[in-house]
Amino acid sequence: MFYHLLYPLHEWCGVFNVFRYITFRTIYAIITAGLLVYFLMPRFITLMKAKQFGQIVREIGPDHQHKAGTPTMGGVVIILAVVTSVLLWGNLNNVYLWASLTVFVLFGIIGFVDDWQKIIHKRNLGLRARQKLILQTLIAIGFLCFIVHLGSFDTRLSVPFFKTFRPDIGIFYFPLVVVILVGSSNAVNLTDGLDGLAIGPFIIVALVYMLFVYLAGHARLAAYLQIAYVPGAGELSIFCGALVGAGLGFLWYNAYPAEIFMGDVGSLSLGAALGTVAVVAKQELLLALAGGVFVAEALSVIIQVTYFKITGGQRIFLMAPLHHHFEKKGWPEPKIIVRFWIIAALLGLVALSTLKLR
Ligand code: 57M
Repeated sequence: MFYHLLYPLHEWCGVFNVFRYITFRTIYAIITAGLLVYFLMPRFITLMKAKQFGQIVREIGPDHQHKAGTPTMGGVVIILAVVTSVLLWGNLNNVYLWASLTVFVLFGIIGFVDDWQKIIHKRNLGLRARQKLILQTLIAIGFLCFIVHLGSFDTRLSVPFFKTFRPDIGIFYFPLVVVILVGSSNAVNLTDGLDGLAIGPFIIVALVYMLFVYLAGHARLAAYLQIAYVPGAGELSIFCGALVGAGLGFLWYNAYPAEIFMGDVGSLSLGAALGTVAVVAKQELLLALAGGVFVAEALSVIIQVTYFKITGGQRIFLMAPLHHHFEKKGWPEPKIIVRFWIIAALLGLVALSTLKLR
């Protein structure tokens, strides 16, 4: 909105020219989203406590009973802050912004329904996994159809660390987009099992893609760095900035010991947002590197469940996802969280290094 209302004023007063710059608007999208979450979350926590809408904790697994009743669904505030910040600071003529916001909100609605059912039934029985997967896949297919409809759809795959090796995988690119969106959404969801464990790495990955999507939308810089040029993708920096800001605001309250959990409404939407940006920026595989913590958490579940079924009940990890394995090994929760953050930060740096190591 500010872009449309204030930038035109630069003809009378040059200072308004600043609203033209994506970098300027991204910085203020971060600040706006962060402040919105920081000031709204305490009220939301009070509301959830008054309604006694607290987390139901399962009996099995590491002892989390002390967390029972912690307010959840903080993702509602995250989504409100991100959408508000993007609408205030983004160029609302940009189709990628609307496509990304739509996926972000729709995945959030799936999570909201799941959380709500758990809260209402006071049991950990939300939407069935199959129901969630079908709905997520349908949304991902809708996003895919939209970007194909935009035209000049590039089915070449960017491979980190390789300058000119961009294989055209043709029709296989389409299911890959669905896997990226649904996979990233569920990987963040699985990771969200300790205080701050998901939001910390999320902020790091969103920062990495805030840069990559800006560069992808900048013809000269994209050419210089030999990355795919995606006209219009730069506006997604504002979306990534809002995600970073909202994430920082949420971390203020989700830090150990958490006052609020994000709920599936938060984890599913945030994960899908990362997948969306990775696809638009044409940095699909980079997400597996930058989001390596999420990949490790999801892989630990896949490996554990597969091995469990093959061996008729044996386990490779003490418990999956991976953070529970370290809990069972006796690592204190804060130590697990901060160590995962450290690994996420290192992976983020390696992801950034692919810009030059090409
Ligand atoms: C998402 N949800 C947390 C909170 C958060 C297939 C299997 C691997 C599925 C997996 C599962 O159910 N995952 C669901 C993880 C839950 O957090 C809520 O869910 C939202 C995110 N979706 O926002 O609302 C619990 O996590 C803790 N938590 C915090 N701080 C936070 O900031 O402490 C969350 C956020 C909360 C709270 O205790 O209640 C979760 O863990 O369920 N299942 C599992 O992860 C279970 N693993 C398992 O069954 N492993 C087996 C299978 C794979 C073979 C095995 O290894 O043998 C574990 N999770 C739980 N209990 N809760 C272990 C048992």
